[in-house]
Amino acid sequence: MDPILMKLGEAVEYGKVDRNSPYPPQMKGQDGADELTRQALDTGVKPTLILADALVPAMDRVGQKFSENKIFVPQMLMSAKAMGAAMVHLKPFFQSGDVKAKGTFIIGTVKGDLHDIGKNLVAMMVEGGGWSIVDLGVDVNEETFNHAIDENPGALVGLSALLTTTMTNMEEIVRRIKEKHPGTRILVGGAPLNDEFRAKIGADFYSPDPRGAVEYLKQFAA
Ligand code: B12
Repeated sequence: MDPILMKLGEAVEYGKVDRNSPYPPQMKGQDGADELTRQALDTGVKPTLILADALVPAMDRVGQKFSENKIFVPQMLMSAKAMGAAMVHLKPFFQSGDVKAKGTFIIGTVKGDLHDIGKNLVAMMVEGGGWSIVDLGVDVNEETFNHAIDENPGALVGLSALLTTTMTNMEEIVRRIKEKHPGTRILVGGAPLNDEFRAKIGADFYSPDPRGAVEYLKQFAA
């Protein structure tokens, strides 16, 4: 693998945000996710490869170590920060020059859930596909989703959940959106979900990654 991508993966895994950040002490003075992402882009590595080969696997390793009690929430948070520092540089590459005429995509992480990296990636890619994004952030309840649909008639909605406990909140949000706005198409995603769960809660589409969402949305483009 490209040595820069290897270093970038390590920076995210160990939570090294940038060269000046003092955490983790053993990486003092080394480049962090910020510098390494820029270097990777400067040497011509494709943004999709940076995501697929360095950033996403690093977050998986973080999740694995957390499951095994080898790291705790503060370390996970530093990794998320490092991932955020990398994503800042990738964002421009996923923004198309297209006029955002395809429609509006409302997205949020469901109530009780604070994970936003995956949600942000989906928002970034869908925006790159030419859609206007209304990002409601994290911990979003049914009223907020419904209010956003009131304000953006005809919009499609994406819900993200990363916790098995918040998957149940997703079910209630889908039900309440469908009650108030029956025609609304709802896309769901997040690591613990699958298509069977999607069918059970009455959502319209599940994808394990942003690409699936972008493809699905094409048929609804204005
Ligand atoms: C980073 C992280 C955190 C950070 C989040 C920071 C942030 N800004 O997001 C912090 C430290 C805050 C955190 C907190 C917690 N976390 Co956490 N976290 C993670 C970790 C390591 C990475 C998540 C991530 O960003 N992955 C990378 C992104 C790119 O992947 P993704 O989110 O899955 O998204 C992709 C797809 O799922 C899809 N997708 C996502 N959303 C959507 C939506 C749509 C519409 C579509 C189409 C697709 C789609 O596309 C994305 C790109 O490919 C995971 C482990 C893991 N491997 O998932 C644990 C993990 C999710 N966390 C876990 C836990 C337990 C917690 C805490 C409860 C810990 C605690 N004791 O406090 C808290 C809960 C806080 C809360 N209320 O939400 C568990 C969940 C277990 C479970 N089954 O429920 C995990 C799996 C770790 C583990 N192995 O135990 N966490």
